[in-house]
Amino acid sequence: MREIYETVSPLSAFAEVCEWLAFKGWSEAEGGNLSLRIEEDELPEELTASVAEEVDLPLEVPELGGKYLLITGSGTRSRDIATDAATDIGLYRITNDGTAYQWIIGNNRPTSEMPSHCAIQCEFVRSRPEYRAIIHTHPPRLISMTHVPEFKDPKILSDTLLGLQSEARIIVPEGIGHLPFCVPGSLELGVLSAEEIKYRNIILWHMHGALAVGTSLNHALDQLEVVEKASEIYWTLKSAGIPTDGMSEDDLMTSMEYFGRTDRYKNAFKDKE
Ligand code: 2HA
Ligand code: ZN
Repeated sequence: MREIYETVSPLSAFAEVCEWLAFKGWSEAEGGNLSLRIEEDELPEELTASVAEEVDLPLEVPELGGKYLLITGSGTRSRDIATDAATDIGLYRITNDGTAYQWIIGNNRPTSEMPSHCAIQCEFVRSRPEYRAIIHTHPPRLISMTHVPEFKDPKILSDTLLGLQSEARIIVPEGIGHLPFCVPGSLELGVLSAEEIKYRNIILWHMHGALAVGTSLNHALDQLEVVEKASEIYWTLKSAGIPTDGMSEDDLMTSMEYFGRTDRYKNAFKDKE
């Protein structure tokens, strides 16, 4: 069975992305976790059924009933997943009623952030099913942004960061969300994240880390790279004592129009009004 599991193609994306997360120093030690939702017909038949006991989920996720999740194991390291994803990533089936999960193969202790992964994956099935991937990691410059009181306002945070480089707002037109501090792994963190992810692809968790979503793990990583780059520019200028207003509104709007992002940019924080 292990040999069959190793052929499941998304595992190579986990390995590739985790190698980068470790290499970048974002997922230190056991920090960070990933998930990818897959359908039954994307799995080898031998891996579609589970004989393991049902484990109750901390929240009900009816939309995920009968779906499968590949998810990081608790206490696993990104740098280990890079070389042996089949050991540290587990495959689970959500029960048909969406109240429990059953382990199938690979790692059998899901990440402590399972509530967030399940709540967000459930929201995806509900409102944007092409989204399947979630990355939570600890990028240092983005975490530093959450220490600045004015950046608790996601609009100020987004307008400041995404105006520092000409492509950032094109890639992340809906802006960056910010959640108040929640205990890592808590149900509260999961529920708030699922609500915020209705409107945005990237959220900062106060003094903890970042969470990005995408149609693939690489799509989620792309967006993390863009916003961490913007925050690197922010802290570089700040350390050098160079004040900046970032791009002018005119330049930003011209770019938004050119790339067809105007409405997404203008409506970015309508949900907060
Ligand atoms: O998986 O990063 O937030 C370890 C964590 C918890
Ligand atoms: Zn974390």
